[in-house]
Amino acid sequence: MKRKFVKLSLASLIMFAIANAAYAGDDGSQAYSSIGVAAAPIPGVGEYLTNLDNENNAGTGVADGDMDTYLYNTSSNHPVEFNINIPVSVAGRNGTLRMDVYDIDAAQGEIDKVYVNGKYVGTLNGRDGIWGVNIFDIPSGVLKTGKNKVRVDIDVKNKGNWATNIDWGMISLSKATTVSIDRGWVSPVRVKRGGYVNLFAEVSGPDIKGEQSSSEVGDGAGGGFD
Ligand SMILES: [Ca+2]
Ligand SMILES: [Ca+2]
Ligand SMILES: [Ca+2]
Ligand SMILES: [Ca+2]
Repeated sequence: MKRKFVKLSLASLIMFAIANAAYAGDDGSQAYSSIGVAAAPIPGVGEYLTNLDNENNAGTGVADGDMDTYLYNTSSNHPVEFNINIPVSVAGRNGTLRMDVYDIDAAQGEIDKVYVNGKYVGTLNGRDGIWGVNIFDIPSGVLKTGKNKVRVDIDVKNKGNWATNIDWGMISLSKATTVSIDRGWVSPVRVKRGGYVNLFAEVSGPDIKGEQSSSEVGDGAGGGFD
């Protein structure tokens, strides 16, 4: 009798352990939530938005449907990549990347790495089942005139357990505030004590005059979150 009692207890313990083992991953049940999604911002001066996928894994400039969808590392169109077009000179400019992202189970072990033109800028942060806007610094020397490729590698640690959804991305160029004086001169050269001269300076630096904002906006085919 005693032996039988021990067997039952072990079986009960095993069943209890199975019932209470939290599934370490996203099971797909959160895939369609659009509650709390942030509308894509209207780009201001020096801001460039992509709200519609425009790049694929092969880099041929064709959308592969990895934005506005709940994506796992194991999806054939993983990683997420899209281009943000900057039609002005960005020589020496740094900036920030903002993205609206969904269901980042950071506390549970989801690690999603973000790259701009191949340069690692950080990991996504967020919480289970909610949308949030992430902001990353982009150092100078990374941004290019024309296409800037943003890539998100989802669930790099477990590769298949965790999923997320990227709605839009926007790059904001830093404000160009610094110029340097290349040469200067005064006129007139001779002046009586107590008089005034004009000081002229030739400066160089980023030209923010005429800088335009641009955006690629639209509703993704198949009805994504916008
Ligand atoms: Ca892709
Ligand atoms: Ca893509
Ligand atoms: Ca989740
Ligand atoms: Ca997730």
